[in-house]
Amino acid sequence: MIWNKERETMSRSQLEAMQSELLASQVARAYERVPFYRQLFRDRGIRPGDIKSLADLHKLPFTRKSDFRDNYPFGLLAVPRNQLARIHASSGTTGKPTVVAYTKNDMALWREVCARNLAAAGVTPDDTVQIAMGYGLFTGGLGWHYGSEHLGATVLPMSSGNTKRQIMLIQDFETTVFCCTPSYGIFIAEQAEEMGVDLRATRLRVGIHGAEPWTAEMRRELERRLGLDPIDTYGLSEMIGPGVAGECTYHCGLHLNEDHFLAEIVHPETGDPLPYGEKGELVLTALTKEALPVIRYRTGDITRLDPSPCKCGRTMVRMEKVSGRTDDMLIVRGVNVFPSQIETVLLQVEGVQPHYVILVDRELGAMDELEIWVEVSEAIFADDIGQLKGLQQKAEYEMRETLGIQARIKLVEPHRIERSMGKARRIIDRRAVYDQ
Ligand code: DLL
Repeated sequence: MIWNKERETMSRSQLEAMQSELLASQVARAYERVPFYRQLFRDRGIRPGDIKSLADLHKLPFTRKSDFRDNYPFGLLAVPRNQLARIHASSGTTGKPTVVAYTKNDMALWREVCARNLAAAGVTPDDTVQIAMGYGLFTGGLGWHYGSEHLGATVLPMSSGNTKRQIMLIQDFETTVFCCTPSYGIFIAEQAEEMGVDLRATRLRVGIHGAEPWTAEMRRELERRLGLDPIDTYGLSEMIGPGVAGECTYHCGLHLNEDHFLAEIVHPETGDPLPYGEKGELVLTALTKEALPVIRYRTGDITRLDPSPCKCGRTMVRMEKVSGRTDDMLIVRGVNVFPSQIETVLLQVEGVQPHYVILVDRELGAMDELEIWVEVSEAIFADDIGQLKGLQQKAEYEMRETLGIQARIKLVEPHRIERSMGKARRIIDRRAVYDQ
């Protein structure tokens, strides 16, 4: 079902005309109401009247996560505090969180875009949606919660964690849609298998995933073990949370809600705009948000855009599955590699489990070293040393052949690697110790 047919199937020329208008008014609003933007535009010699259409977009300066940090907590707001309906925040790895806020209208917009993504995933009012993403300051839980309610589905507000209980309720309440990060999905599958519960025999049919990078191999694993159709959804707190883009059941890219979020791809180093089809960093502008009019935000996420219409009838641009973040790219002895590429290669090696961690290290003055710890099944681990050695050599060979990187593979016993109920931490970078 297409949730908002008028918008989601509009012609590109109609859409672009609408985006042009919204861009001009959003830029003017930001200039008038947010001292940060006024200063930023003045520094570039830009006045609001200079931005008339999409063609002027490239004149605008970029914004970054550091701008949120520098204006912590409420410096980027375009409305007085008493107009806020909700505040969320995403925890960074260090220091203060990134604070985002919503007016009542922003809340309505948020549930609308989340409902669109859910409908595209095949969710209907007949579904029972178990939300196993974190409730609280993280946008995942509450975003899907209000989106599912808006769509008319029945919501089971579980939040993440309490894994055995999650599995019990999937069975007892006949959950049909399960919302969780891909890594938590794998954890659920593993727990269920250990409890002797076959989730494939339950009513589960759609998985709403996202909030972290995951590969096609991980998708197959979720499909096989949970017996559902895993759907990729993308979003970020700075824009709204979940609801920016999501796959339909054809799985050919994520439909981006372009009437609210204007998307561009730029070269990650130079910032130069790249044409449709080329891979680069996604830059987003929130065209309609009242509380937080974020303009030309460098997401750090690597993808490409395809404006051709989808088989499902939607016309909004499709974003390829995010392949990594600019700041997660590893450079190992001069070879660039994303963790997702490592995941793809690892999961193709038979006997290897989808639990791994990448350790990057550098001894003083030496080159970067990569060590990958990955779990193998109980049966393999308990088997003779020869088989383990063979498997390790095979994985190392595949890394060399496919990615051109030298990596030490360490096969570890089941449960050795920490499980995640939210966003998995896949990289442990020890190089920083030597860079200080
Ligand atoms: O993760 C919002 C969200 C919640 C999206 C639930 C989807 C589902 P943040 O915590 O601000 O917001 O993190 C945003 O997570 O810039 C990406 O790097 C990453 N990310 C989000 N979705 C995907 C995805 C939420 N489908 C950051 N694939 C983003 C890869 C993703 N990375």
